[in-house]
Amino acid sequence: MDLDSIYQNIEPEDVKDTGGPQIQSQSQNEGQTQKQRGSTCFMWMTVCLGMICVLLLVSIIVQHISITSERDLFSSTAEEFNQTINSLQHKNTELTLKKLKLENELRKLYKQGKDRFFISSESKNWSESRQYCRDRGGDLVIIKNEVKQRFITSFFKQRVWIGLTDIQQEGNMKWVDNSILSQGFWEESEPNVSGGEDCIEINPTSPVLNNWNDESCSSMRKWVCENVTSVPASS
Ligand SMILES: [Ca+2]
Ligand SMILES: [Ca+2]
Repeated sequence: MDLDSIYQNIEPEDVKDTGGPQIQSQSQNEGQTQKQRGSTCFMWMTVCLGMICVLLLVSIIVQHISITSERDLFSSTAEEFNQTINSLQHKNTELTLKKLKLENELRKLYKQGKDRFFISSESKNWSESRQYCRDRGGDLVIIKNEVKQRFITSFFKQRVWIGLTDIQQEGNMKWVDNSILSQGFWEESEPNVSGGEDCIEINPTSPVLNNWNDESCSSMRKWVCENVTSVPASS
C-alpha cells in the first residue's frame, strides 16, 4: 500500500473527529478574502489601463494637432514664396519690356533730332529764348515723357530753358502750347514757388529724372527749340 492510499483512508476520519465545521468555515472566509483581494486588484489594474489609454489618446491628439499646424504653416509659407517668385518674374519682364521700349523710342528721337531740335550756343533770358524759337516756326521744347526727358538732358552739360512756366498764374505750370503739366521731373524741393521763379530750366548736373528747377525768367540760359522750320544762321 502506498502513502497516498494511507492518507486517503485517514483524512476523512481526522477531519470528522477534530471539529471539521470550524476548519471549513475558516477556509470559506479565506477564499472570500482572496476573491475580494483579486477583485480589488483587478479593479485597480482596469483603472490603470484606462488611464494609460486616456493618456495615449491625448498624446495622439496633441501630436496630430501639432503635425497639422506645422503642415499648414509650411504649405502657407511655400505658397507665399511661390507668389513672391512669380511677382518678381513678372516685374522683371515688365522692366525688360520697358527698357526695350525706351531704347527704341530714344533711337527714333536721335534719328529725328538733327532736323527737329535746335540747341543754342549763346544765352538769353526765357522770353527772348522763346521768341527766338517762334521766329523760326517752332517753340521752346515740351517734355511730356521720360524718353524725351532723357533724350534732351543727354545733350547738355549746362543749364537750359525749356518751354514750361507759371508766369501767368503762380503754381499753375503750363507748357508753351498751353497744356497743363501732368508729369514733372523736378529736383528735390523744387519748384520753390517763392522768390519770383516762374521759368523752368533743366540742370543736367542733377539726376536725369530729377533735374528741373524753377528759376527767375530774367536769368541768362541756353535753350532748346523744337519743330523749327528754318535753321538759324547763328545763335
Ligand atoms: Ca513760380
Ligand atoms: Ca527754384
